[in-house]
Amino acid sequence: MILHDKLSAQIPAWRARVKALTQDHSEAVVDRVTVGQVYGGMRDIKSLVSDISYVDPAEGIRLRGYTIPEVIRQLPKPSGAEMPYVGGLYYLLLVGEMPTDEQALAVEDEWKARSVVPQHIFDFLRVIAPMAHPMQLFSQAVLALQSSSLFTRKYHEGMKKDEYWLPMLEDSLNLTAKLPTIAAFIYNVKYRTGAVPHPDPELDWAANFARMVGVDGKEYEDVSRLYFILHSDHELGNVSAHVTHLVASSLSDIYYAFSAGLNGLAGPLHGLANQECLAWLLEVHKKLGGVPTREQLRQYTWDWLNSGRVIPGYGHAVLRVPDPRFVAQLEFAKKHFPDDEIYRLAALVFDVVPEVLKEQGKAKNPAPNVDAISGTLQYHYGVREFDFYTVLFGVGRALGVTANVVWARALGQPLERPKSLTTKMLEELADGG
Ligand code: HAX
Repeated sequence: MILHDKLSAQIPAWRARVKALTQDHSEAVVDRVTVGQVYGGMRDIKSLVSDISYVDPAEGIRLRGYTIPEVIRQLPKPSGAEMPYVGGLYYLLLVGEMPTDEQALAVEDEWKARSVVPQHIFDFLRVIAPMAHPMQLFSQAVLALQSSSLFTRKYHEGMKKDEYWLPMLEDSLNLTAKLPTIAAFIYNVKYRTGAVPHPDPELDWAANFARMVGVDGKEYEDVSRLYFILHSDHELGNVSAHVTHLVASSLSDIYYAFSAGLNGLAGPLHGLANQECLAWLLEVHKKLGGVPTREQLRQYTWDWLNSGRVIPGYGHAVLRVPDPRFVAQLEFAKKHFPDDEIYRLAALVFDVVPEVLKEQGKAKNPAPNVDAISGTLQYHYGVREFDFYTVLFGVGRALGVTANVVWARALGQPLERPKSLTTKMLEELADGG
């Protein structure tokens, strides 16, 4: 298998590099930590390692060193498509090199061979669907697959530590292969006939999702490819990536770990912001009778802020510029449906809200994040049930977190266990006592 061979070839040199760094320089100081950071959600404390992606506050994400426009331009694409194979992106995340067409297709083929979802998953989801939010269904579906974990089986059979990454890669491929079908089923069982979808072996991973969710046409296939690529990875400190990494650090398998990560993604300050954002746009559109004037929108934004609520899709814990993932989706919408009312409203919000947030002076970053526009694209192509949107985010996020966990196992990253202090200790420390 191509990923296995490529990783096997790289891992010994990486292990030697990490060993040299940690043995010879374990006392080197990375940064100082302040009371504000300890009591402030650990913001910007540099205490995690990922070579898969990095978020520069002034530039945005790079995946394996490539900016979003470079990733979109350079990854191999299906013939006639505007957006690349997601299989190529997964190769890039795992291997760290831009794949050839053949290498991207090899990952797509691996996924096809592993895509069958056991019937009991559909049966179980069908029972709980009427009461459950789509994110609960998604998290439970991933957890229900846990009994198939190769890592857990091999661990209990007695596996050497330097082999841990092998079943982790197998589990990661088995899990990610099934996600388009699981997500499409969640959509169908919540909002359509409830039919079990079947992937078409002629289509790539993302195009299969598009078809199974019931949207025809090349444009939505491209939206799906773009969406999953953009949501894949955003370094290791965000809630979904960090939770997955943390849980996996106890040697839980990827099913336990990613299910936990999805539960973090389901919070409104993280992934759920994408459904909140579209809801907000629709509410503005309804209350102001269409696309408003700049002045009407300014007033609406102020009234909203004065009622103590946040503007979903704006602000970021790390970024200090408009998110390039936002920009890529805005450009797609501008090119393909410039006259769509919700797109025009989202573009106006981009023009007005940062200015208002700056005047308010609270948010450190008044610019849009990935969630400010993603729902606009889904809504345009007919996926309008916005409480489904965070599931889409989760399908993409699986690619990044699984790649990170495979590498964490390969490099023997240990159990995560930071230290907590009491408030009294911090007070004494602040007093110099
Ligand atoms: N609207 C109004 N106020 C905002 C704001 C926004 N969009 N963004 C930040 N603020 C406020 C904060 O609520 C905070 O207020 P208090 O001091 O009263 O608590 C203040 O500005 C400082 O916050 P910050 O330091 O700029 O931001 P944080 O690092 O604490 O939080 C968040 C980052 C993304 C959670 C924040 O900007 C926010 O709530 N945004 C809206 C929700 C959102 O879009 N979330 C998705 C983020 C991207 C992501 O993870 N996607 O999955």
